[in-house]
Amino acid sequence: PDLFQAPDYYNMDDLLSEEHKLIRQATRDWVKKEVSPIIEQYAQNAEFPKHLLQGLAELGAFGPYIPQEYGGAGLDQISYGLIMQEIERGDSGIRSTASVQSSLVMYPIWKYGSEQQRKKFLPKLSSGELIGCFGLTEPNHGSNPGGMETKFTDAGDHYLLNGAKLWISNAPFADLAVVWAKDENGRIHGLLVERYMEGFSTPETHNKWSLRASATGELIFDNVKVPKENLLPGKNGLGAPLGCLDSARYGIAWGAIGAAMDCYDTALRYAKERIQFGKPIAATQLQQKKLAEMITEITKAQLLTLRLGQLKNEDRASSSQISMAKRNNVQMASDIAREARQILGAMGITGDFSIMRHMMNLESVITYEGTHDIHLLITGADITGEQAFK
Ligand code: TGC
Ligand code: FAD
Repeated sequence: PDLFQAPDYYNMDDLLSEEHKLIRQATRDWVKKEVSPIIEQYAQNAEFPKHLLQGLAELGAFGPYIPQEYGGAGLDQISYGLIMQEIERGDSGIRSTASVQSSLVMYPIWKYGSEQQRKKFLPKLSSGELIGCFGLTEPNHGSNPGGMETKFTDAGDHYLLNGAKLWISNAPFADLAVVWAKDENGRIHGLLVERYMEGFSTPETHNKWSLRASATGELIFDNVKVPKENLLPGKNGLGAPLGCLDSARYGIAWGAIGAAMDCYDTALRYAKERIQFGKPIAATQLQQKKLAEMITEITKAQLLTLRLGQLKNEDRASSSQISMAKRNNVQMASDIAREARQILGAMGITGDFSIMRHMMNLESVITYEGTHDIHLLITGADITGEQAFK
């Protein structure tokens, strides 16, 4: 049986509302029932468990904070965070699907879309009838998306889109892609590209050792005719995609806590049960050091992230504050996964436990949505006023 207990060393639950706790419990129950029992096999097979999409939609994990008038769950930012935390306790790949759908597809349509685009797409994205993806990264432009080469030209009653995106989560099966491309003046805009459009293809990326239960692919645009009404009119420039990333990075900061909790909880239980030299390994100082440092780091991350959630609810969270939490929490989870794996000894390398899968998943999470280095440079620029990227 899955005995998972969420550590709450500083009584953080006192700071949550009853609604927050109910939402967290519902997500946790769903993850225990639907994700944990099957996820290892899907990861081993490098397959995305598509049958989970309906459950994610029913949980409200597609657009938790999108207003109800557009089919979203209308929840606050802390609820969004708690949903991401619980999903990532199961697997970062499933959380990725929820992050992309909510913050990288629904968010730009909600914030930058026309009323007609909102009404047309948001309810169907919320119900899972449509699945989206987000195309920013290109083969030659990852950390520096401002250099993108994908472009569109005005062809009278439509636009003609050309270029390619790489490393796109959900691309192989997405119905809708939010694609960032430059106009004739080099200004970045968001375009809604639909699966049926001629010249649009989405080959899958294989041979990943990380996020194996998530489908990743390319977006290739070969003279794709995009109707003019599919351009997001509300915002352009690099700040438009970066605004979506703020929302997704915030969710990832919470999600990483979920992966860390699962590793810690598994390692703690194992250490109490595993007997070597006539006593539980939990009774040795070395293993206690590992476990004590884990719970300390999880607690610090929880406090950081809950405060960030409060700021976000008040619309006061800065991009740099979000970067700090994303960077700190993903590194924290990654360190915990490595230490936890060692506590399990040889058992830790098997798929009988979730730790090694989390550890490998976190290698993607520490790279996507802004690498660990980039987030440090964002903090550096914020505190010094000096941009060190270029
Ligand atoms: P820079 O000159 O700093 O900024 C350009 C314009 O953007 C504005 N801006 C932001 N606006 C909103 N939110 C933010 N976070 C913003 N950061 C910057 C800025 O004010 C400026 O506006 P304006 O009006 O003056 O033009 O841009 P730069 O070219 O120097 O680059 C900055 C840098 C390196 C921080 C940025 O490009 C960056 O964050 N790079 C990392 C790329 C990245 O995160 N890619 C993620 C792709 S999506 C993904 O990974 C999905 S994973 C799947 C999943 O989520 O599960
Ligand atoms: P690069 O930018 O080439 O960086 C390589 C190394 O150089 C990194 O260590 C980086 O930190 C370092 N570096 C770069 N610039 C600097 C600098 N100025 N100073 C110091 N060091 C620097 N993208 C999307 O658009 N949509 C998606 O859905 C999506 N999903 C993804 C799913 C997975 C599984 C993965 C792995 C990636 C995904 N990405 C997605 C892409 C992701 O956002 C990029 O991988 C990321 O932004 C980094 O770009 P890059 O891989 O090209 O690395």
